[in-house]
Amino acid sequence: MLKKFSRALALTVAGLALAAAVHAQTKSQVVILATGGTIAGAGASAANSATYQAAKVPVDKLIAGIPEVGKLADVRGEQVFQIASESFTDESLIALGRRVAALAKQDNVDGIVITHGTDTLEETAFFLNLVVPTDKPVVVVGSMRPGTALSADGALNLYNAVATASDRASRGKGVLVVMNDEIHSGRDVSKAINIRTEAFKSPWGALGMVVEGKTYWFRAPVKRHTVNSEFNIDAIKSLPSVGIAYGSGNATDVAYRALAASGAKALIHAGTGNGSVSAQVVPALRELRAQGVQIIRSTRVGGGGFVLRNAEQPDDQYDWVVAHDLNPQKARILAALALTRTTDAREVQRYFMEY
Ligand code: DAS
Repeated sequence: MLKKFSRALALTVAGLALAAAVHAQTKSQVVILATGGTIAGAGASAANSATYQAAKVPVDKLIAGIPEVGKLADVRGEQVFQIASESFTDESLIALGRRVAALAKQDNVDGIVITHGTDTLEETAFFLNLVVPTDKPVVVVGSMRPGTALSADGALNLYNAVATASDRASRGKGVLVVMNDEIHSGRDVSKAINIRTEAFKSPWGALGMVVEGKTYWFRAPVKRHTVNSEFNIDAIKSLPSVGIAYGSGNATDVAYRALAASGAKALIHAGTGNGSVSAQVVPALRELRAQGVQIIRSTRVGGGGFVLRNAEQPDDQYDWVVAHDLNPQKARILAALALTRTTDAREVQRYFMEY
C-alpha cells in the first residue's frame, strides 16, 4: 500500500515539475499594434535624425528589425494605422482602444505593444489607461529618430517594449510607456523635449527601467486605471468636444468664446502659474459656465506641480474644476471621458482627483 502511495506521489511531483518547466519555457504571446510615427519613419540619409517622413515603415519590417525579440516572446504584428500622431483624432483613439480591449480578452495574448508617434503618445497612453479593462501589460512606444538615422533609438525602444509587455511583473500597473530605457506610467508621462532621445518625463518619476531585456521596478501607480476604472471602451461610442485655450500676457476671451461656439462642452484653460485666469477672461468663463460649459483650470507650467482648487480662483463659487496635476492635453482626455458620464462639475472634479 505504502509502495503504491509513494509511487503516485513521485509521479505527481514529477508531473508538477514538468508543468512548471513547460510554463517557464512557454514564451509570452505579444501583439504589436502599429500606428505610424517616427518609429516607422524614414529619412533621406543616415545624417537625418530630425528631418524625415514619419509613418512609412510597415509593422512586419519593424519586427524584422529586432530579431533578438524572438528570445523574449512570440510576437505578431497588426497595422492599425500608418499616420503621424499629431493627426490622431478621437475616432482614432476609440478605434485603437477597441482593438486593444478585444485583444486583451484573448487567452492567446499575454501582452500588447503599440508603436506610436511621440507627439500625442501621452494622450493615447492616458486614454487607454482609463478605458481598457485589463491587467495585462499594454505598452506604448515610439522613437525620437527614424530607423534610417545614425544611433536610431526605435529598435531598442521596441525591443524594450516587448520585454516589458512579456514580463508578468508588468501586470496591473496600468498602461505603460517605454522610451529611452525607462518605464513610465501612461498617466504621468509627457513629451517634455521635442528633439532629444531623452524626451519623455514623468513629474513624479519613472516607474522603472528595462535593461538588456529585463525590467526593474521602483514604484507603482496609485491613481485609478484599467480594471479599477469607471470608464470602459465598450461603452464609448464617441467623445464630447473639449477645447484647450492657452493663457499668456495680454490675454483675451476670444479663443474661449470661439471654442464654445464651435460646440465644446468643456474648456481646458492652460493657465499661467497655478492655473491663473486673466481678469480679462474671467467674465467670459463665468458666462460660459452659466451656459453649461465645464471650465477646467490646468496650467501651462509642466514639470511637477498641480493646480490647487480655490487658490487662484474661487472654484467653489464659480462651479469650476481644477485639473490637479494633469497637463492641458491630458486634462482634455479625462474631461471628455467624464462628460460621457456626468454634467455635474463636482463629479467631474472627483474624476480629476481619483484618475
Ligand atoms: N510627427 C511625430 C509623430 O508622429 C513624429 C514622432 O515623433 O513620432 O508623433
